[in-house]
Amino acid sequence: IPVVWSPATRRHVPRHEVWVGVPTPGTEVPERVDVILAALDGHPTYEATPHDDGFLRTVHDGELLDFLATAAEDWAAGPYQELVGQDRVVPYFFPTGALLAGMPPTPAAALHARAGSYCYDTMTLVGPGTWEAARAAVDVALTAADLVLAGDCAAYALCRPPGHHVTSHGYGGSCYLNNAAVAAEALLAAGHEKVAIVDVDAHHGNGTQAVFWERPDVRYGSLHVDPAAGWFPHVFGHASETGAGAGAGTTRNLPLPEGTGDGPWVGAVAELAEWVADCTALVVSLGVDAAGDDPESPLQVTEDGFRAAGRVLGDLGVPSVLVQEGGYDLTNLGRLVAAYLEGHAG
Ligand code: SP5
Ligand code: ZN
Repeated sequence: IPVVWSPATRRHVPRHEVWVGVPTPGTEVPERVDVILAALDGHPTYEATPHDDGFLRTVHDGELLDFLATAAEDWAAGPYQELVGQDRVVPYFFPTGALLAGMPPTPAAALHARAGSYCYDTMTLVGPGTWEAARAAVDVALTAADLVLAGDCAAYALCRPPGHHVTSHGYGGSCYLNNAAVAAEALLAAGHEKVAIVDVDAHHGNGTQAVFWERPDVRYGSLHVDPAAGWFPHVFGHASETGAGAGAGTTRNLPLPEGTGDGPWVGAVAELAEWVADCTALVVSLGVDAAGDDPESPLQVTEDGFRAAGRVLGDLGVPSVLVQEGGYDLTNLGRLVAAYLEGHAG
């Protein structure tokens, strides 16, 4: 399976994330790229080629893109470095429905107040290099889609930062641009009529679900740790969420209990595979944070589980773009991805 990556994806350095008010070390670190690349050294490797914003703008609102593209620069030009002693854009003010109370707001003038209109948590900070890395990750996904459209059975996109928590208007969950959604749009535009996205990341991909919520042409299926047990993204990922309007029935969620383990986890992957069996192209949101030693989830999946998941989805026999999402255990991350690819290749 060809591997696509970009050195620019290393440029986003989260440094820290603010969790319940406390700065904790960032987990979505540039070293993730290096350990994955090292573990995949037997695969043919390609650097991403630049792509225009077409599919990116199909998925995301222009306002969000403009904010992300300029926020770090604007922050550096403002008083913030002196004021708060750091170069990361940290939202603190969130104009949610509770504040708006039905009134039409005027966009905030201050950058520190504007961030919360796009960012929905305090963990996903924007700094120097964040935009460049996120935009490069989109090129990685689109280059992998190109390979698949040119005839490869599957291609792996080493995207970083990840993307499945980003909606058309808002970012969060260590994600800035929705790489998997952009890849799905590229497959559709190339003539695939039934595109499916299967999301095996340990967290529900609320962003991808939102992007395709009312869409009849893209199915979104996810298995993840049950948000009802207290896990991110907290308010989405329940089995009751199945799409709406023309997309009614095109979303499927399989929330799983803490400590699920290989058997039931691979069983859930198989259930989603069966659900999308008539698709003509597949995007896999390939997070490996369901792994046992991962600091961000309790699902207790092993390397063999990821290999089996790869086999199940590879057996669908449709062109597949495999997009990296989460996975934070630097010691095992590489071999988990390698095991999935081995299974998918069959
Ligand atoms: C793409 C992806 O896997 N995003 C996961 C985002 C989940 N983050 C939730 C954080 C919950 C608190 N974690 C505490 C660790 C602090 N470093
Ligand atoms: Zn995750």
